Amino acid sequence: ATAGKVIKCKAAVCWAPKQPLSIEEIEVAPPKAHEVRIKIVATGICRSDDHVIEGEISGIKYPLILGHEAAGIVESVGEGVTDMKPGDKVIPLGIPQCGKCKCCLNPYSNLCYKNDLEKYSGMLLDNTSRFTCKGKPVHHFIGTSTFSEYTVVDDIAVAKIHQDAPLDKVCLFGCSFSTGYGSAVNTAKVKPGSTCAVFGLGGVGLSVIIGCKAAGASRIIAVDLNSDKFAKAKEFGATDFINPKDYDRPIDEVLTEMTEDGVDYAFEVIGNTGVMTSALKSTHFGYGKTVIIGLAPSTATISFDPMLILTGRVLTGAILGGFKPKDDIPKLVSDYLNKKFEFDGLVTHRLPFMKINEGFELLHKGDSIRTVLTV
Ligand code: PAD
Ligand code: ZN
Ligand code: ZN
Repeated sequence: ATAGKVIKCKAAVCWAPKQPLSIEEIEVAPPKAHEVRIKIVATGICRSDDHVIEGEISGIKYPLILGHEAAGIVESVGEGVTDMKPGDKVIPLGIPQCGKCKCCLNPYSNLCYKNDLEKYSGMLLDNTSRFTCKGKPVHHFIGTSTFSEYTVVDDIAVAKIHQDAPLDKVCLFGCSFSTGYGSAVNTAKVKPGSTCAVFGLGGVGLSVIIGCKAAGASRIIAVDLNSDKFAKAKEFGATDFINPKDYDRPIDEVLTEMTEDGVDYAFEVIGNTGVMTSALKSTHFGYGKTVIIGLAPSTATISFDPMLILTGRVLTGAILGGFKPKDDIPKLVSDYLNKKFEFDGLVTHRLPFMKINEGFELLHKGDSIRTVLTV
């Protein structure tokens, strides 16, 4: 009944940086060719959304609708959409998969040329927005904008998932779980028996731990300034716990000592360039591998002694854990339904969508891992 019509609904609009999101009535235009309009059912709160609210990411255009870790149901599809129909369960994708560009064709990359990660145009692929509020156009965020009752996405930026999937859980495949798990199994390719260090124990860092454990790591060192995070880390498989506040020397020295010259794999899951350097320094010469996952402020740079790399350490990074999202996320959802892995403990809070700012407060206070909003 709504197909082809403008939908009026509620969304959390970010009008400008450094202020709470504002619940507004917005208009959502119907999907154009190769677009899909989705009724969002559940959406998680990620630190990346918060980086934008805090004004740390340059190039972002305000006002915009944030949110990129969600699951929902197709409401209607535009012309030419053949792989989805109204009623299908779907996950919007913060990086698309066009299947045709050099990265999509390269088996080792998932960074489709059609992504909006550095440019932040805030538009769909036809370079227009489907949202208006109080007569003004509102920008999209990385093609997802899930802090809304309805959103429109490009068809290359949405994955159709199994009809039995519980949307209030599998929403985490849209970001945290896929990112963390994939960073361990795809990007680092953690080997059985290895030693891993994970810096930052939020929803993404804990998912790295799940991936390290699944890959057979025998020692997983969890590092966080907030010791309250250690209980969950232990639950997911961490074996050692380090709060840098308990030491009066650089944390890479502590780790190098604990592990006889350094860890096999280090993961930075905070977005702090100082910690990125510590992570690199804490890996073993000759073969240690560091994966950057955290999103640092746009103006930040890293500097380190090039000898660290010359002597065989590897520094790399990935978005969404290196998964080719349109192909891989439906498979991950099916694996989850077949109980291949478990991550329900990542969700510490559930709130109605209208309480979204309370969810961000929980994140700021360090009280939550993931808050999932029910839309
Ligand atoms: P979060 O804020 O829930 O977790 C970060 C954790 O780091 C918290 O537990 C903090 O206590 C801890 N922490 C902060 N500073 C330090 C420090 N100096 N030393 C040790 N611990 C510290 O965030 P999240 O898990 O939602 O996201 C983590 C980062 O990953 C964040 O920068 C986010 O933007 C980025 C991200 N990247 C991708 C990707 O595709 N690469 C995807 C999703 C999130
Ligand atoms: Zn995220
Ligand atoms: Zn592509």
